[in-house]
Amino acid sequence: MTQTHAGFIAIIGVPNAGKSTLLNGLLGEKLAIVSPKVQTTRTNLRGVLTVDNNQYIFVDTPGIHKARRQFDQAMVDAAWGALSDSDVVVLVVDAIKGFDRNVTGLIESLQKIKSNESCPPILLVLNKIDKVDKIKLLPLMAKAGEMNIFDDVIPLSALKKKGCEIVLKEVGKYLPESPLLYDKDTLTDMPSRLWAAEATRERAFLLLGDELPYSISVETMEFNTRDDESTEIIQHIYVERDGQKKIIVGKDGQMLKRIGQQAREAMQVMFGGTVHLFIQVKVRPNWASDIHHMRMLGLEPSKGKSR
Ligand SMILES: Nc1nc2c(ncn2[C@@H]2O[C@H](COP(=O)(O)OP(=O)(O)OP(=O)(O)O)[C@@H](O)[C@H]2O)c(=O)[nH]1
Ligand SMILES: [Mg+2]
Repeated sequence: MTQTHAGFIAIIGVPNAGKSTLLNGLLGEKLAIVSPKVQTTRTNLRGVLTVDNNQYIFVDTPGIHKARRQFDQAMVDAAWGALSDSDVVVLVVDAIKGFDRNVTGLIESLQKIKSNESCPPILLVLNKIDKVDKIKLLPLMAKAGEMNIFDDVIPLSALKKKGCEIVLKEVGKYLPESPLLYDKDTLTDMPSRLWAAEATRERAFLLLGDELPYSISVETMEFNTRDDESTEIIQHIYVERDGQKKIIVGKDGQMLKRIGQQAREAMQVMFGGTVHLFIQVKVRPNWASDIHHMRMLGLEPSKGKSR
């Protein structure tokens, strides 16, 4: 029998480094939501790629940062959790920002892990090189080499999908021998209703102003197939205050309509066929500290551990 390899690859980094863009680039599919705002990803997301006898199970994670809210700490804990369960770690660094304070803090935590525990190989991805002069990139690569914890350094552009194949090649070297863990054509194990909620949240992140996205959450309440094979989806957008509800609904309901239209289009691409989407905005002041809501998103309330 042919030998197969399969393993988990945690994609970690500070917020906005381009982790989700990289996941999508590696998969060749728009699975993870992406936005120019920090903390777009809130929960670990598995994306599966099977090439011949190799199965890559990538885990996109929330950006690691100094969390203030319990909800944000649960996000950060999820990211560190992905690392401890992985066979390979891909650390994504925004090469425009380089090794700033946030990235250095994260690398110091990795160095500690590497010196204390058995740690999987760590590949450094220097992302966004489409926006970086070669003259600036070389010192970054040299500095990465001096840090002595990276098993490889790969400069790439996740957005332009340039260099993704090198990641596959390098990661492939470390995949353990294993039966395939998913069907060959599986893209993700994320439930469709959660993906649908993420699609709506992405449009809200992109269409709303700077602060509001952090005060909203989306939940799919109903996800049904109608007799004509079309999909009916009913969602709630939760906000913390009445004023926020007014902004999301917008003048004459225009903002909510735009969010809904764009989200519906994304859902139709993902699910195939017609989608009927109905969104209600609800004021729920404590959604971020609601344990059931966190678990619905796949997060566990923080036990206070922090690196
Ligand atoms: N120019 C350029 N921009 C990129 C590249 N990769 C990602 N971006 C942009 O960087 C921003 C953040 O990308 P995301 O993929 O959402 O980043 P993330 O690391 O997943 O962010 P969080 O989920 O918030 O932690 C988006 O505006 C992307 O379009 C790249 O290779 N080049
Ligand atoms: Mg992300």
